Amino acid sequence: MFRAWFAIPLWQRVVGALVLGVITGWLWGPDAESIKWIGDFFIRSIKMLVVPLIFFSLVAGVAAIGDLRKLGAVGGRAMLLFLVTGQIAVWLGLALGTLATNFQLFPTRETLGTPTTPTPEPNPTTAIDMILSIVPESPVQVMADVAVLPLIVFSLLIGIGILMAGKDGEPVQKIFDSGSIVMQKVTMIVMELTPFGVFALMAWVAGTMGWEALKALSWLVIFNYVGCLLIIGVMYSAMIKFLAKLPVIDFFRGIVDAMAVSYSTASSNATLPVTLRCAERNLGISNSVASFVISLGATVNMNGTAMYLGLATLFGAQIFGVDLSWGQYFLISILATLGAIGAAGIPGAGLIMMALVFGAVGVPLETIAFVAGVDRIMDMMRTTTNVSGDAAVATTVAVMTGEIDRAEMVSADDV
Ligand code: DAS
Repeated sequence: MFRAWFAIPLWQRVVGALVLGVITGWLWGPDAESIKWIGDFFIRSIKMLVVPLIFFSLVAGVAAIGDLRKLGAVGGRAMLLFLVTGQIAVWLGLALGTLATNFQLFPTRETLGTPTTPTPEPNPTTAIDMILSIVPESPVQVMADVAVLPLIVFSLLIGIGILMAGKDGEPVQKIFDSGSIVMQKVTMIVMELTPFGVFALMAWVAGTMGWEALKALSWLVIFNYVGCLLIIGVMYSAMIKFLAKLPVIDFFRGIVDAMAVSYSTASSNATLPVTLRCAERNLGISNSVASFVISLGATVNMNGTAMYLGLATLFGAQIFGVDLSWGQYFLISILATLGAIGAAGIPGAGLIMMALVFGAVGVPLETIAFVAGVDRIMDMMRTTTNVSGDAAVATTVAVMTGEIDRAEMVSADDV
């Protein structure tokens, strides 16, 4: 029985739990609230990961950028493309979220009957207060309070300190690299709770908030897919066509295996060997550029996740009645980019990183419980977008630095 359970791919267990949860909630009605504690157990497990996962993976991600300098032209170009595509992705997510809100596709707090927004601590009154509030007086206290902004500042400073320390920083970098890997394994243990959490949360949502809530979640999934398909179909195609000056169709033919594996595993890390093989064998990219850019990209280049963090933040703001200013939109764009850099290439990373963005702009973390039921379906598409982006940047950088053998490239007329 136990073996049979784990023989089923996690995503199939999660989708099954989602359907069963909706049916149970629909049949059970508001009393389904009585099993919400199972979902809360799952969400608490996720919140437990936020601080250590952000701390270790953000420091490791920033410190890994240090290797970029060793690869000069390749590293500099890759990082520039990572950052530019990441910003475009998160603003696309914010644009889609604004569109959905304006067209009332994301319901208001009134229509959903979501509890009134727990009053967030009064935001710092002036810009100076804001600047002071992001400097952690006590890093340990910041971690205890899960104050994500000062935690990010502290993590970035540690990462930069490692870069500046050069050889002397390497022992510390190794600690954070292995700490990041350990936290990824812990996250995968927690992710095994997903089917149970999804079942209970979807039963609660369907039973207590009914069709309006399910319709809202369906729109969130649709907008997640639209955003990802725009990134893949427009942004990456333009990069390949105008920057790499290669046939777009040949590029996608070359990475179709990696796209399929990333969709089914919802993990950039698990897909890495396939992405590397596609890059070298199907696209003709040199081993040094492919292995460096794609491995780094699997950790710091997550455009699907960045787009989603922007979109989901506006979704949470709408259903909990939180008004966001343009200044907060800008803050979201920065945090979503950092969240994408800090997110590990494992299932559910984006779900965990939502806490990072929400916490900083006053969107209740209860939004995570609300969307957790459908997160896996969205994660599969986000991961496909992330992996396609790693391959697109590696291809573009390889062309720019003459590290690609076009004769090797799979062409459309190849059998
Ligand atoms: N599953 C993550 C990845 O592997 C993406 C995410 O969670 O958003 O890229």
